[in-house]
Amino acid sequence: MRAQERGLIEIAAINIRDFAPGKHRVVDDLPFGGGEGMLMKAEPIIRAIESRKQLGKISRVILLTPQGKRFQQEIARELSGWEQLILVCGRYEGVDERVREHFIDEEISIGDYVLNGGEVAALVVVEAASRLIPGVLGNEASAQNDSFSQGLLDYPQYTRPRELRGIPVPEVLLSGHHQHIELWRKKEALRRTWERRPEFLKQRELGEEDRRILEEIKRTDR
Ligand code: 4HQ
Repeated sequence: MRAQERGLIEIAAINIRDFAPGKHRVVDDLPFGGGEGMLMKAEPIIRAIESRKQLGKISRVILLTPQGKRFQQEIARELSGWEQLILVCGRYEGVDERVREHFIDEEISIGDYVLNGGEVAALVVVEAASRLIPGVLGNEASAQNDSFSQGLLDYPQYTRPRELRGIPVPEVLLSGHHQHIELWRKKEALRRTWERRPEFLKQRELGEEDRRILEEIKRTDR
């Protein structure tokens, strides 16, 4: 059964327009001082945030914006511990600065590119954080084995057939030698991380064995 049906998470989409007054329920306005485009008006956003806070849950209010802190697995882990996340998604050129200053706890960016609205960014946060809540993942081991949980990229993986259009699966994986397999996987994970994301290896303090394997990789690869 899905996480929402099991009561592990609850996701509600709040329409800011429902908190805007008047027949036209206007949520945008011109920027003071002039300039391009429109901004989100403050009051409807504040009322929408307050409507969720009234539910009495311990809440973290997050604005999705390119100016925010870059979203990473570590942030997903932190956020997964809150009872309620209130993810504020702007449209247009952004939100009135007073909302950010006085009603937002934390600003997050999912990456250095420009979206039309924060909704897709909010979905990224929801998906990354909710799968870390105990019971949400089908296989509890999976979150532990994820890339990043160890600070390394994933090792290469294969399934049947043993030979695909003449391309074989690495022999060691068919050998049944669990120690050899574990060592091979560790080495391939370290190799990929070193080749593709060397900055991960600087952040993570490597164990005795990892350092030995890494030196071997550096010596033998090119
Ligand atoms: N936005 N990470 C919302 C983003 C963005 C990002 C652009 C946020 C438009 C109105 N959000 N404004 N990158 O590009 O989170």
